[in-house]
Amino acid sequence: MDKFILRNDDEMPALGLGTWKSTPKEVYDAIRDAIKIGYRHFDCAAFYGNEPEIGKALIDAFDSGDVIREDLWVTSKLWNNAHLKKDVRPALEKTLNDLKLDYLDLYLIHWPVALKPGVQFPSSANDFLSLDDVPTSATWKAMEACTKEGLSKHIGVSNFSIKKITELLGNCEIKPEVNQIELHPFHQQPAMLKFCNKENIVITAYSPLGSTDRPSQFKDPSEPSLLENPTIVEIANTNDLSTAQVLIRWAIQRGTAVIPKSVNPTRLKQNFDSATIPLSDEDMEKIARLEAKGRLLTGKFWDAPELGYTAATLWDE
Ligand code: NDP
Ligand code: 1BO
Repeated sequence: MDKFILRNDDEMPALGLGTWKSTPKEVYDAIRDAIKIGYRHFDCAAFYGNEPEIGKALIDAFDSGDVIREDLWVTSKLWNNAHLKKDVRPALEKTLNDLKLDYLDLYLIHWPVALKPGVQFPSSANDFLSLDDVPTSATWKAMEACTKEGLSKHIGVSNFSIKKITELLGNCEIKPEVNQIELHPFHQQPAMLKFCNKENIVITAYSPLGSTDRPSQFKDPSEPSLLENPTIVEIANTNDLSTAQVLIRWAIQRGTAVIPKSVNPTRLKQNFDSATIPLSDEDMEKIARLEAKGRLLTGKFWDAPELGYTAATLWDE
């Protein structure tokens, strides 16, 4: 399994298991199965509403001797309603309590978007706080304090643009070590990849299979299918792989971590196996030439121009 070396020589496995949309009922079995298959990296978030069940699965895996805590890489994320400096540590402590862990391996700011405390998801501009009032640099200071106190070994960001990371780099004591972003053949983000390589920031690719199970509020019904794209199908057929395996391997071979979600034991195994099956340079080039179709997770749900949130200010594009 490919790994990324972070601060203190800690190793983050390149392939992890995504848990967004895994229901509390499904996620327990998915985590137990995944650990037995060989997964050692789990991508969680308070927003996903399933951390208590993930915690139960982790405890049971430790108790039954499947793994020890030190074998695992567990990531979680600070939700948008806890960006105020005073709210960061309590949010992380709640996640640790739910996951039944003493520390996280990685804690990320989930989005560069601040909601009022208590708001889970916005229904109007009134639910937002402007980034002028809650600057990311202040949230980051609280993230730094948490890592200094050992609550998370590493800290990073998610859905941050090059501009936002550059601003943070100019105003931080501890650098973000990871940026978790949407990345797949329809949205390859070469400039971000180049920038993060230069800054020694690991990219984790989310929604690598096209996030087909997203709820409709996050989905355009006419969006293109990655798993059925003719080029991906052709490469899969030639190499005797599934299209999901091609997409996962493509991400790893491109030098990113990748966190496909599944709650299905057969697909969990299939996805895990793809981490070690190389694609030829020719296949990688064919995928690199695919037409860019843009983001699936557009961020339109964060639209609040009155408070300074638009697609343009979110992605700085
Ligand atoms: P993915 O691209 O991982 O797609 C998940 C969908 O693919 C599910 O419907 C799953 O179904 C299906 N699937 C899984 N394996 C296969 C396979 N081998 N063949 C066919 N279908 C398959 O979507 P996500 O959006 O969930 O992204 C992955 C993870 O990234 C998330 O779960 C989350 O952890 C993270 N993420 C982070 C975000 C952020 O803002 N930081 C945003 C979005 C995602 P099934 O479960 O039934 O197998
Ligand atoms: C708003 C969706 C976030 C998934 O990580």
